[in-house]
Amino acid sequence: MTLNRRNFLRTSLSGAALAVGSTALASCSSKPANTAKGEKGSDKTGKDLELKLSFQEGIAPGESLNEKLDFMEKLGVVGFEPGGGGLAGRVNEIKQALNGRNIKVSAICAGFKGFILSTDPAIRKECMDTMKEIIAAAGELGSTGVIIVPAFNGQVPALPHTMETRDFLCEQFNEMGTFAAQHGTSVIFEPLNRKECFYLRQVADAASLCRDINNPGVRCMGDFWHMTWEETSDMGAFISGGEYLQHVHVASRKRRSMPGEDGDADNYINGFKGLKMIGYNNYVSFECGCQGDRNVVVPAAVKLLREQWEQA
Ligand code: LER
Ligand code: MN
Repeated sequence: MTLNRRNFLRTSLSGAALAVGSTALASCSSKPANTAKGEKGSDKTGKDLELKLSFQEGIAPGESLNEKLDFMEKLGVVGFEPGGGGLAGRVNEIKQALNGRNIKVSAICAGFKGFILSTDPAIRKECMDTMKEIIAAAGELGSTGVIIVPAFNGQVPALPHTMETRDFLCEQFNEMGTFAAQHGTSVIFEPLNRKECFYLRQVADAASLCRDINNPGVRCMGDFWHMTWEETSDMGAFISGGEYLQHVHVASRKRRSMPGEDGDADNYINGFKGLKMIGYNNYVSFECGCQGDRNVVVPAAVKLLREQWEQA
């Protein structure tokens, strides 16, 4: 798509995305808000739903990946979320390490180069190309998806925050999502707090992008840390994610440390209620630092989340 004024007027005045380049794209701006009700998801609801916990690579103590996975297995953690950097070269290592274990790759966290909302086509291409490499590896590993942020605040110059840019983003994600679906996985929009990504801050906004792109390979997620600052209701946010919600990150709510390390602030019950309401059957994955001894604090965090899931 050419980002010129004529194109902008055509897309915004028609009230629909018909003037943007991709015919595969159903619409980027005009679908009714009635599709993301969380109808899909697990057949199980409420009390029967299992809490599937996942760890990023830095969470468990251990010198090697196998030591970390041993620790996770003892705690009943069933998901592993590696970073996307260099993932293609790690597929065999990760497959071997997971072989025979009750742990699957939950999602892949970023790791791409460039950014998709750059004003420079070469930087956008770098993002698309490196994302596709990670997506292909994610598919081989059976991951639910690859997490991506459209543009961190520090990534400049970026396209202006306009309707035309949103339409462009939808087109780019439609291409990425189609590639992901072909590889049996997805791309996952992650909203962040305003200090990290002003462009995309709320789960509902990410879900509305998914709805408008209307591609089975495009999904979204919620990160309790960012939601602490941007959402007015954890439950409302997850319900708004509905059928598009593919992943969740969790951390303590004051210092982004291990859940429980911030005391009473670390309450996830309202959010867990929302997850149960939508029949969420994907992973809740730890993305956080740690103040204390991991051998003590990590099991305590797992226990806390399981107790709160039961209470929700
Ligand atoms: C960044 O703060 C974050 O939450 C990561 O998951 C971004 O991919
Ligand atoms: Mn996150």
